Amino acid sequence: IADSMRGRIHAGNESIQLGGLTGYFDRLADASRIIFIGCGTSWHAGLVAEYLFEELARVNVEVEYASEFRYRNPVIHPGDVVIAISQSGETADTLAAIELAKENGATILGVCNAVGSSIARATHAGAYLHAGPEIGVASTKAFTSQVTVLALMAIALGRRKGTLPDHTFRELLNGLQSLPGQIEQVLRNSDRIKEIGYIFTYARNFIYLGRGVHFPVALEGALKLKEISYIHAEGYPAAEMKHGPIALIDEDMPVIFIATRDSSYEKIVSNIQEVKARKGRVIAIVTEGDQLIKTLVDFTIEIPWTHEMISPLLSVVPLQLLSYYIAVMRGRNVDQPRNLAKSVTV
Ligand code: F1P
Repeated sequence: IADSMRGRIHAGNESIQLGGLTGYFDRLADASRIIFIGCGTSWHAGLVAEYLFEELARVNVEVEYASEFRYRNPVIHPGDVVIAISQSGETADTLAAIELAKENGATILGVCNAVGSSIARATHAGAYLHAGPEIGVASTKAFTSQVTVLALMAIALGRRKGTLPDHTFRELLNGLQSLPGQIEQVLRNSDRIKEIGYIFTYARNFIYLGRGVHFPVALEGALKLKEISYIHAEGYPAAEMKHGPIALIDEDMPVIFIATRDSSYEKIVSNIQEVKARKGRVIAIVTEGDQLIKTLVDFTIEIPWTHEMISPLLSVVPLQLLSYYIAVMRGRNVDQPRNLAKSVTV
């Protein structure tokens, strides 16, 4: 990814490789509000970005489904910067939302995979992912690439605004550099994920729970399962569980927690206890070496530790793999799921 973004933008004393934004970075830094728009997985990447931009750059953020935004009468100001996220670059809802925001004077930036795509052409500037086309319909590597680029943008913006301290900045950059090796490590653990997938192949429903930056990961895990194995799955913020979804929990309900060692660890542990008290079967994505959660749940999948703000890049991978194995075991065509199109152009 870094290789594909030629040119650098200046953020504080450093420069970051995000060449596509040259000339527009000041506009982003001065934005009164940043609105992320996208559909499906790309919307989930926007939700992760909300946590990143708020935390690292202390900026006012909204995240909108393009498919709703385009039909509303949203209040858009010329000081707004709209960041459109799309793998295919051809999603009709996202294109229509861009046009609406443009008519109202907003600046439009794109985070797109497809070079020269309709969405890329409709934006004022942006960063290409160059992740290569998704072989299947479901977006996987596009999601991790989108989140990587959005993390770099948030980091650059945080440095420019002076809201991102030196030590966090270094930790995040080192974290990003270690990620390829760490993802390899998660992939080497595929057999464990496959075994768990085998046990739950015929489950009829799943709940995915996460807190903070892992809430969008829970949504994305549930979406991947729905898309390729046609199993009903719901993603929720774990703190919302007591406001309704807890009624669904019994011994037939597998619950997947993203429960890595970060700022919400203690709270997520207590959510796990609440589910176990109601006999839910729990699979937890945990940080390697975690001993406590192992004693509470049915299955754990370990991932390496990384900085919380970029941890979705690791925690989503076992969820993608779990969906993949369950779908294959159910005999689904994972590359061409029924009813889904690679780019939704109508
Ligand atoms: C958005 C999206 C994908 C999903 C499927 C349908 O596409 O919802 O996330 O996996 O392919 O379209 P895009 O705008 O990111 O190309």
